[in-house]
Amino acid sequence: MPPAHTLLLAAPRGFCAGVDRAIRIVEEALARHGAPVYVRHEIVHNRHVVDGLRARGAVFVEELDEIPDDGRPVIFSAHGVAKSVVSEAMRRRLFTLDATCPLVTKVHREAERHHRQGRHILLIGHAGHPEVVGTMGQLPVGAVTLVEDAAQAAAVQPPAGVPLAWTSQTTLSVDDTAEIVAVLAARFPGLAGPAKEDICYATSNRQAAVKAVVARGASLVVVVGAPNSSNSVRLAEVAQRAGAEAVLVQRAAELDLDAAARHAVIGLTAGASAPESLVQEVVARLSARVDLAVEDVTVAEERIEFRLPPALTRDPPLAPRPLAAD
Ligand code: 2E6
Ligand code: F3S
Repeated sequence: MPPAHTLLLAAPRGFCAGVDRAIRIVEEALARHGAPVYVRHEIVHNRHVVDGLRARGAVFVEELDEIPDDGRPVIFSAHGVAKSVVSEAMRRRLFTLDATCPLVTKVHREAERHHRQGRHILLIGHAGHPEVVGTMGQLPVGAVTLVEDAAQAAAVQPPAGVPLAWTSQTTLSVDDTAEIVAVLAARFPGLAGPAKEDICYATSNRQAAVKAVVARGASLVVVVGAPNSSNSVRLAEVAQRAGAEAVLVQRAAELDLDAAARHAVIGLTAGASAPESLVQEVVARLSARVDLAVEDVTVAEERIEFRLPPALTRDPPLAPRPLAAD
């Protein structure tokens, strides 16, 4: 008899190049400089990753004022920081390493360029998310207006008579963002924007893979990821909009097996900050419960890799010093 259930494994899923680089920065800082190293904010939004690094000597804080002036490395998380955080670190002559994803830094530079060219910026993103706080914090207060959804795009009143540009958070829903941009473009002729959207390759590939899994018949999609992980939450939304049920779990133990077993075809994916080991935990727990045929659904190959900051690749290591060129 063929297996009663099919598990469709979405690909790409899990770690992206920016997350991989951010975690390697913490690991390499620990290897070169010993413990403790301080990390401002969760290096990526995954408790398992954070707990693992904490066990090796990383100390996670939310703000620089929680860090003593003891010369230890201070790492900025993958989500990026406001300019005020960099200035404060310089003022205190902290030894900083920047794990901001290069694709977030690209958005920072883009926002700065628009500002220099006299444009007011409409930033599409979610209020309070650290990436949004960091991107808004590249520019003076009042230079950026946040637009969270299509309703706000329809209502926003930017400063009159000033040219406009839009930028976005990197981890948004591709479809929602297209709708928001369409509303803005219809209201504001001449609106400038990125040549290619600011949503990163990893976010769009993972969303496309979830759609493919639902198109192949998954009526439940399990997303491994944290509730504060924007890109992971978006994957669950994409699955629901495509017509499936979706559940976000941080660990396999959270999965309701009785509910899952009611679906003949189950999809499985992971946010960009969720390790593959947690995905395999879900596969193991499901297959211990139901007779499962596992199939890959692949929509793209990802080969992108980001280099570590030079301060972590020089041999021999530089002694910690204030704001080593990172
Ligand atoms: C930095 C920028 C984008 O909540 P979000 O999806 O932004 O963050 P993580 O840590 O879950 O994913 C990686 C990431 C880092 N994405
Ligand atoms: Fe960067 Fe996108 Fe990952 S912005 S950290 S590559 S989810």
